[in-house]
Amino acid sequence: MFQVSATDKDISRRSYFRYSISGDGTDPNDPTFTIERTTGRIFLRKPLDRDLPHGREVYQFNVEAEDEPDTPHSLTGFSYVKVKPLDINDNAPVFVTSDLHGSVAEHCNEGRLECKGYDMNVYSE
Ligand SMILES: [Ca+2]
Ligand SMILES: [Ca+2]
Repeated sequence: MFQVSATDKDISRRSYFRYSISGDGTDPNDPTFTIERTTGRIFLRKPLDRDLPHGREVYQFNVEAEDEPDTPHSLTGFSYVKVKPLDINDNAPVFVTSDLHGSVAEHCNEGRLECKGYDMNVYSE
């Protein structure tokens, strides 16, 4: 998907960083995003859903870079990543009820049917 990279100002020490992520979609048991620990490359592991009720407008996670990992000199730096899925029209409108029953007065001109959808970040009607 994209790559993050860290630097430091240490001149005469080897430059080796270990990357990790935490936050939205980074649960190791069911990850949406993963990071390659040695390169900082971030991968998308499943399609993103922009819409309610199961999707989200923005995914936010932290990236941690650790230099000289597993040594007493290890230091860490953090970065913050936001991923905003673009909305596509992937949800058809649905009617509140599929069967409508009611009484309409004779000579009545106006009526209303309700439908709702999830293609906006706000649930729409
Ligand atoms: Ca360093
Ligand atoms: Ca959509």
